[in-house]
Amino acid sequence: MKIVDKTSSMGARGFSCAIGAVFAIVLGATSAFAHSFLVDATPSSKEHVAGPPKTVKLRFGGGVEPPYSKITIETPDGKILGEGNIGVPEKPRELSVNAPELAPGKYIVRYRVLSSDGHIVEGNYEFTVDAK
Ligand SMILES: [Cu+2]
Repeated sequence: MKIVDKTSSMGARGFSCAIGAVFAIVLGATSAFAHSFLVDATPSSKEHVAGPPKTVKLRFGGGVEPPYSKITIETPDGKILGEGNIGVPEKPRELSVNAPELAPGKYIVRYRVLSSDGHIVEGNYEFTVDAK
């Protein structure tokens, strides 16, 4: 009998999702974006913003489930400064987190979301708050 814990079963689902994406691309299907990959963010990846953002907003290629999703704002050495999963029903592809007052410097946005097709999508990027 094979016992899988929650983490590895999610990993397996993520893997089958990736395989599905490959087949979708090979077949020329338009469903490759069914999994909710990150398509846009504010601030965006590598962006330098003049002042600290009040929120970090992410937009995905498909719907996401806020109760099972999380965004964190972290320092480069991994200290979590903000955490949240604010979703609005009218915009099922968007998720945001309120930012604390961020001093000038580099920050990491890390996300792990449950997409509406049941797959977990995760990733991270960085942005910089410039000194005045
Ligand atoms: Cu998927």
